[in-house]
Amino acid sequence: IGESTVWERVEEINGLWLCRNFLSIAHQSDLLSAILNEGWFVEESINQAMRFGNLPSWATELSDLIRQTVESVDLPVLSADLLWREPLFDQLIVNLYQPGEGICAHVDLLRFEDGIAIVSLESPCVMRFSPAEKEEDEYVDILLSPGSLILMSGVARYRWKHEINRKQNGFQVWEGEEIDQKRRISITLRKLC
Ligand code: AKG
Repeated sequence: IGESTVWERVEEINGLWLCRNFLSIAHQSDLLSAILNEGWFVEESINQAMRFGNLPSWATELSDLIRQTVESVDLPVLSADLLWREPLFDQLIVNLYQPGEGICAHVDLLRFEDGIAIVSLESPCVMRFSPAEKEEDEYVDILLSPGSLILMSGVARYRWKHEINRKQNGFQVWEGEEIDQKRRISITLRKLC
């Protein structure tokens, strides 16, 4: 983190921010070890862990880092709401996706406040955003590379669904190239209302 952190505003979707280089390679591997050390995923059938309230120290450090980066770039709207919130996040979901696994289109439950962060580790994937209230075939695809962070707020959080379509034997394509699907781990940080 620091001066080299680059934030991109996703122009089509108000309140969607992407930071591709949020975590260094070294930090990604430390974080991955910390997550695997929790022992949540020793059984193959378990692919999601949820924590409320006091989060593990690696998650608190991650959320401090998110606060710092938001602060350092002064992201409009987001910073006003997020910077002063205490704690910034009190709910954590870690999802582990095997190749061929994804997540259906959804808007996060309203019991979570605005301002949701997702950090990606391991395999890159395409996350598709589509308007929650329209039937039209409108969508925006975002590449979530390892070490990236997205922040969703306002319209992006409440009015757009997000999904990851990694079907078995299917493929995901980014800029004309098929993505080689491997295991992916994501960390979603939210705050209960
Ligand atoms: C959720 O758990 O609600 C998600 O949307 C996770 C998204 C991701 O894995 O990147």
